[in-house]
Amino acid sequence: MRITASLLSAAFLATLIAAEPLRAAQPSQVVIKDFMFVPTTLTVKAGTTVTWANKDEEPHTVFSDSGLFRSNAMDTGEAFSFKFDTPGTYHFLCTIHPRMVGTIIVE
Ligand SMILES: [Cu+2]
Repeated sequence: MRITASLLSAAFLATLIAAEPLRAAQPSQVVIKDFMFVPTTLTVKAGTTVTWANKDEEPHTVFSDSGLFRSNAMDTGEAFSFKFDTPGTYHFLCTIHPRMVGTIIVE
């Protein structure tokens, strides 16, 4: 009886773990503040839409160095989104302040 209960718990846990990728596919956000992308490196699952939100007092852009995505200049409170369908490592920068760099890792 106790063994059966343990097996049921294990099955229940496996179901919870299997549901995890669905939750990870929710949109993820990079905040732009104090001339930085936060987090600097964001890891997401393939299929995730990443949103960059400018919470700074200056305009910023998001520009993929591979040319995959690019935003217009975003003023305070504006945002830009891109959906990452293919696993890989994607570097980006702000073209107005090129020392502002960040990375999206898609698994
Ligand atoms: Cu900038």
